[in-house]
Amino acid sequence: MYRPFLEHLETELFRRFDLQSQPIPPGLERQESDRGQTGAIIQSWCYQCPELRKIRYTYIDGGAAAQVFNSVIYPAHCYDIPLLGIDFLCFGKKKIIVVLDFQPLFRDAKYQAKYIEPMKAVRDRHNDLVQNLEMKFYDANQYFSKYLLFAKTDAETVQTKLMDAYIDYLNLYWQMLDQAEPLTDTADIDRIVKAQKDYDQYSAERDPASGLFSSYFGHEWSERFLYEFLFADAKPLAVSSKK
Ligand code: BLA
Repeated sequence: MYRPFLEHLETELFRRFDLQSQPIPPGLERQESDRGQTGAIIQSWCYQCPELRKIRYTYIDGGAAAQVFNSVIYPAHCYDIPLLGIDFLCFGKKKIIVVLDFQPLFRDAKYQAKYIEPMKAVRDRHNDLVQNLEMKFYDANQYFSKYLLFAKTDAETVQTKLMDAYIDYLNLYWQMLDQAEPLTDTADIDRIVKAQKDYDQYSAERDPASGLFSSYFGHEWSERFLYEFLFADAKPLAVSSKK
């Protein structure tokens, strides 16, 4: 269901950047499950280039029961621009949730004006995919912008409207990256290193997908996937509390 979105991202990335594959820890790149009605296959890709230090995307194909396309793009530490976050979900016939955002690293007014306000025009063109839904797992004020796409929708809207919105947001993101001035001051860069690390820690602890991963692939695999691949800069709670 979301394959065309994965393919579009891949084509854009290869066209615009000099990508290098990044290794994915053994056993996490691809996994099959025979649990659930039809079983599921989860597959992930990871790249880097000078402008983007980690580009990862994952597809879960669980037949009619689950289709998921998830991605995070982390800019190089010398850029303070937001992370690009994509979470397109479809569970069964009824539950389709799409989330797309430039995930802010900082919340001050200057940052908002520079990186979030430009999203408004794009957001306003795609009102069908903007609903003021409440977040249950995450805090909407932390690492989400006020102009995110976030909708509980249907297959028809995904087919007819989501691609246009997706292309629009991605184009703005590439443009921001093109215009970004690399920071050179070590203290500025350290602040970004910390903000990206905090994002991983926050996201790993809240990720609503861990139950989904566990149910298909088991608890142990799920924990490894979260902490060794998806949010590799996060420390599992039990370990970080001992430090
Ligand atoms: C919600 N994301 C969800 C849910 C699942 C996933 C199962 C809960 C849906 C529900 O029952 O309401 C699935 N999350 C995943 C998967 C991965 C993952 C499969 O990380 C990894 C492969 N989530 C992101 C990113 C964004 C994001 C990058 O991973 C940013 C665009 C957003 N997901 C997001 C939001 C919700 C969500 C905002 C709703 C959460 C809430 O209600 O608090």
